[in-house]
Amino acid sequence: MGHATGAPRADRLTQARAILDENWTGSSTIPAPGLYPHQWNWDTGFIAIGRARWDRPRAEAEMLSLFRGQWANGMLPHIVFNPAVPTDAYFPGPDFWQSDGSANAPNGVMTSGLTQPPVHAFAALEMHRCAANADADRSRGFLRQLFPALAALHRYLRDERSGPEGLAFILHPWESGLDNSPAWDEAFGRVHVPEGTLPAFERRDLMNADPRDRPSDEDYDRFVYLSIVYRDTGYDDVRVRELTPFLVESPMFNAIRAWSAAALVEIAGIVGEDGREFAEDGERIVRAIEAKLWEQRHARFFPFDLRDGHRMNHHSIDSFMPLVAPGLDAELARRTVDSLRTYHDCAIRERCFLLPTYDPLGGDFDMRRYWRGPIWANTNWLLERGCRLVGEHRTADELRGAVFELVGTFGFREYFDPHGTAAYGADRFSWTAALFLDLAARLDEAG
Ligand code: 9WN
Repeated sequence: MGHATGAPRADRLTQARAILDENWTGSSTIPAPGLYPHQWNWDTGFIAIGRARWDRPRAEAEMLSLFRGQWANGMLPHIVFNPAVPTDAYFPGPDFWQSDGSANAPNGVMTSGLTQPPVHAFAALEMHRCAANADADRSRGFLRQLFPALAALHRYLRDERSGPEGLAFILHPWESGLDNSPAWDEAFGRVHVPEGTLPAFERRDLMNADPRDRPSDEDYDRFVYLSIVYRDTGYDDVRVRELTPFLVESPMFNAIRAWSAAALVEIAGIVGEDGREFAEDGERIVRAIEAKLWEQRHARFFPFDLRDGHRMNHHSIDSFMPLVAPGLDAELARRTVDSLRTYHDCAIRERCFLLPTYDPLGGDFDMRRYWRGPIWANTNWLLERGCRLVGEHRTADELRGAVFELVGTFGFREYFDPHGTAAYGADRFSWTAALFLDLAARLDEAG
């Protein structure tokens, strides 16, 4: 089923810029007021891509602010805390993570101890590509400054966080970016929280959002518990592998890593560095995604559960994300796009936008709970790029059209019911605004 892809209205573009400016703290952009009061990892990449369209200085400052939180081993934390925000404004906050107890954590910057999908190298390259000629030197200087930090992040994921085939594992659903997805239920459901291990805590998220849009208390306890398991190893990536009940190789995390590895090769060329190791990494990651995560029967990719040694079987948006991995086998790419369109077969029965984050026909589908069904602007943006990369422009146009129509109807919300009846989560959500700006700018450029 097709959807209108008409030009976005000028007032939405103005609103998008206004939201990013309202959410600007002086050095970075919060994802949304109230619910997310600090700087988040992959949000930063998406936000910088959109902001670079009209405000390069802040887009660059934003990226540099995130990398101030990078650990000595290269790990880039999923949250960099703003010291001006009260420590109890978000849970788990800096007191919980105790990053200052780790020898790797930076001095004077409080961070979480987990990471998120490494979007930053491709975000930096996107920023460079949209720099006006007059800004080209400045943009090269920015890439030169960022290159060592990007390289350290990719080496960390390769050397400390990967198995023998070269796929990086996540050790917490928060690291996936698709936090509450049913994709993890199999592995996550096994996480048993021993009595007395959790500190007393108050769910700050429920004070800033409708509880029906957020994870259940039981799942939140598991999130907190898994964080404690890692924290209590002293964020030791070797020991946690032996101890944690949750260890997963995600197609999306690794496909994003492969995209960024390819971007890093280009950045290395621009700044006169040697990028060969990242070319090798990228090639290895893509071949491992194809060999280990492809499921012939469903013609799509599935995450691999390292704890029980099986591919997992929930049908989520994670399954299609290898489309963003440069050099994916053309036949697998074609079959993935075909299978993406069948996954979307709610469209046969009713109005349904591309692409729900969880299979609308799957028993665990929930049109409003976060990552369990709704459409997010960033997943649509990623797949839009993936489809263009493999020459599937009709599907790419539909993914873009869905963002325009949903934002046009409901504004810059965090996520949307795929049937187009309502929007959920935070309002004035930064990456929805930023990626809307980028999609609109690229549509204009395409003329
Ligand atoms: C935990 C900030 C982040 C996003 C994640 C999204 C949500 C946090 C939360 O918000 O996660 O990291 O409190 O639920 O799931 O993808 O980066 O926007």
